Amino acid sequence: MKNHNLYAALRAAFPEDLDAVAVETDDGLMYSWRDLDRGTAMLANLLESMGLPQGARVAVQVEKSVEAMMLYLATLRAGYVFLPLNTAYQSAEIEYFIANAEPSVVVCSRKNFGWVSKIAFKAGTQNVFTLDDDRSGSLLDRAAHCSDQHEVAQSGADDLAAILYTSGTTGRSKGAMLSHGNMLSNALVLKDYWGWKPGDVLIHALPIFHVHGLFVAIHGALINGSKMIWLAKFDPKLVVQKLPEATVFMGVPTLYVRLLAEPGLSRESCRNMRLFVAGSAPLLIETFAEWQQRTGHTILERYGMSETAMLTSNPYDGERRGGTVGFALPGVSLRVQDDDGRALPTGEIGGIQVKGPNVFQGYWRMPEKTKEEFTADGYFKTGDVGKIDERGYITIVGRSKDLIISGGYNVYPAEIESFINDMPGVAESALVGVPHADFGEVGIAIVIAKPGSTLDGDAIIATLKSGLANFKIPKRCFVVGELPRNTMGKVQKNLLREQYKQLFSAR
Ligand code: MCA
Ligand code: AMP
Repeated sequence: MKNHNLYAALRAAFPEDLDAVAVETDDGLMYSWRDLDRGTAMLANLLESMGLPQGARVAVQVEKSVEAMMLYLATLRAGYVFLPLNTAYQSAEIEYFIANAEPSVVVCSRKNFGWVSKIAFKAGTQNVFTLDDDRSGSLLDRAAHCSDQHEVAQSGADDLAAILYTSGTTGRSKGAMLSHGNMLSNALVLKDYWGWKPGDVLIHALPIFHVHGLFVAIHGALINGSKMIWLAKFDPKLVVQKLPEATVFMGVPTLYVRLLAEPGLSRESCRNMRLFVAGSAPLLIETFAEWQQRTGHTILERYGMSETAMLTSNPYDGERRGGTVGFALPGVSLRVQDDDGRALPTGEIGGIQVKGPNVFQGYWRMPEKTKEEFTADGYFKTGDVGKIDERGYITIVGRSKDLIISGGYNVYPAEIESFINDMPGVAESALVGVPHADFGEVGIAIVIAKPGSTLDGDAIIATLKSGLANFKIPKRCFVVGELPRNTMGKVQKNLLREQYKQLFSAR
């Protein structure tokens, strides 16, 4: 029987020389391909030794490290389901994910062990480990006693490999279930489409709890047997310093904006580079043009989602058009429809729908929600609004979902509004996204007080900070007398966006 386990495919692409460097870290450590193979074997053996049920979830909230990546690979290797969690999430957020996913294993940093383990034990998790970014913690202590030989688990193409939580426009976060087949098909398509070749070296500067850093970047390098230059955190100076040793870089638009502010970024520093990929949020045409002028390279913009991995990409060889996300990837069917389900002609704007081997298996334990997000003929409704031009280039012009993308992270207004609305003295609130020179877009809150109450915007922000991940905190909070409404009484967020659009726009 063919094994569809994603790790098996990645492992098969390791170079013959297992002693060659696979990962070089910013603190000078070198990991060989053999180290990755042995490390993931030991961790996979540790997971298997726990007698976990089939499909067990391994939830992980740790700082970025090569060992954290190995834990991801080991989870695949052992046939369990990886559940990455943003390090910015605070206790109420973590409590929801753990209660919802019921992981069999939870791995957290040592400093968070007290509260995370409490939440995990309450949810019935029996195995809680620690892992820090200095290669310490109980996970590695335990794995050190395990064998470094391990036979990759047998997985079907539809078997789950990962669950990624993405917030909902209404209600709580949904866990997008991705299978081995979803991710492997996408990795193979991108290897070909982006022209990965022997000798490529990737600068990995993204966090590893979302699709971009965890899947697109890591799978891209591994399935090509390519070395990664591993940065624990995005540091523009360090990236510029490392560029001459690399050929491929991937980033959200904010990373490109910050790199452009580095005087050392030049044609000379990019002399060995082959490809700059951007995605996760719209890349401004100004950034695209400035990058071209400064470095001589044309950024390749692509578009994806947690539910689907990568959907479209500008071409590697053909014209990369700024402001567009290129063509549907091979194997992906993409169409634009109006609200009544009619296919729209070239150039007309409507909802983007997709189908393909990369499209997820549904939302974890939410069959009704899953059903709502698919059309009768099996297309997934992305919630993005766009158009296709006569040459087939796709442009995203907006979103039908109420979502703010800030520095590549998603912020769902409904979640923040409900948090604010629960505060004493608040009658109502609206969170809207406004342009921001660094993060592309940021959230600001507009709040009205209950009659007789006095509110302070800064105090509201301070309260939010105590309960929500930092990137979700509105950058400003205005207390006003009333919110603009349409005749149906619905808050007109477009008017608020217009009113506050200049707040941070100076670049
Ligand atoms: C940090 N801050 C932010 C953000 N990041 N505010 C708004 N949006 C953000 N993204 C704020 C913090 O709250 C804090 O505020 C202050 O900035 C400093 O925090 P720090 O963590 O030190 O910031 P940083 O290290 O400068 O981080 C900025 C960053 C980071 C490097 C751009 O946000 C980042 O790594 N973004 C990439 C996200 C990503 O990988 N997305 C891919 C999703 P205060 O001081 O007030 O507390 S995958 C995806 O979308 C799909 C599938 C796809 O297509 O790829
Ligand atoms: P996530 O929920 O984190 O998977 O975010 C997916 C969303 O990011 C998509 O539905 C788009 O709205 C947005 N996105 C990803 N790539 C791009 C891009 N290149 N341009 C515009 N939006 C993008």
